[in-house]
Amino acid sequence: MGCSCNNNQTITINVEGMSCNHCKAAVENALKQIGVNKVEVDLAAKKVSASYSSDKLTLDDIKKSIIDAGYEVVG
Ligand SMILES: [Cu+2]
Repeated sequence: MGCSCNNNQTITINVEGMSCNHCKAAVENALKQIGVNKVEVDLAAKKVSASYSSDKLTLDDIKKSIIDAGYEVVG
């Protein structure tokens, strides 16, 4: 295993369908559940920033988690 700090990545995804703080919390919780280190949701900008270890997760994992939570990934 070892430390995964060195493989940390931060990505920003455009997400449609988040309209209130409930949506914000739903996306945050979904991403934390799959092991994302840090999530930031900007409702006004419709953007989700996530920091994760590329040893554990891929960008597709992140996107799938957001889609599974009921939102639309647009880029
Ligand atoms: Cu909402």
